[in-house]
Amino acid sequence: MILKYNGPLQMQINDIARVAEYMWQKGWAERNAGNITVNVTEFIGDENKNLPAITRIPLYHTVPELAGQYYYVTSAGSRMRDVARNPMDQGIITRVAVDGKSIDILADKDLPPTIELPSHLLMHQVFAQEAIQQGVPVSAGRRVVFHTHPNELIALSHISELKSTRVITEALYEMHAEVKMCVPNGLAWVPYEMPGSMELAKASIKDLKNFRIMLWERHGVLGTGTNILEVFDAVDTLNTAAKIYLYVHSLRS
Ligand code: 2HA
Ligand code: ZN
Repeated sequence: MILKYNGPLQMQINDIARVAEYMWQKGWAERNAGNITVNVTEFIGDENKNLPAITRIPLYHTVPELAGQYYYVTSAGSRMRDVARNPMDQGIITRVAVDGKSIDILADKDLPPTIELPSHLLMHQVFAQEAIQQGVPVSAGRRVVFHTHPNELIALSHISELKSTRVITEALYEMHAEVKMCVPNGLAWVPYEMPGSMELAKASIKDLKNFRIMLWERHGVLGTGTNILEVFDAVDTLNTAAKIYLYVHSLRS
């Protein structure tokens, strides 16, 4: 059996490819920078529910809340410019096992998932808890986690006076009137931790209930939300404000 691309699933995969292309074009995705996971359970279709596993991958951190959820996951080392060209050649469709202790790769290729998968799943677990609290299906809550390297936001993460959620959010809001409308909760500041580490994931989930976008010191951005294009727009808007911040400060000095 192979994955059947029904319309809604294909649209999700197309949107992932579009966002990967935007990241590359924006210069936010050097080499293999960035990774994407999207909960596609709502779109998978009954015809794909019984797909057998190509490979089973045990999880170090169990995620019982995510049992039976389906995810698109970029593969380890994949380049965003290649994800844009062929998302199913650079990513996989997975299902979390009923006990939440492993994930099954269902399609299309037997590729290793991004090394950031454990940290992405930790975040999807927070979204599941949020959905359960609100009484909505897990798959209808926040579905998207993506990570990218927007240069201007990373540049601001080096500035000592901006190293707090309140200060960096206010600085970006001041730069452009519409930033607050697009990102009303602001940008959460996350102090430096090793890329790919569980420490970084744990530091990020501390603020995940109140924030959708985080700035990882000297590294990049983590964006979350329901629709991947909207998450991209929020990161793009914040990075535009960061560019204006740098222009304004270079004019003043
Ligand atoms: O996936 O950007 O931080 C590559 C990265 C890790
Ligand atoms: Zn990174």
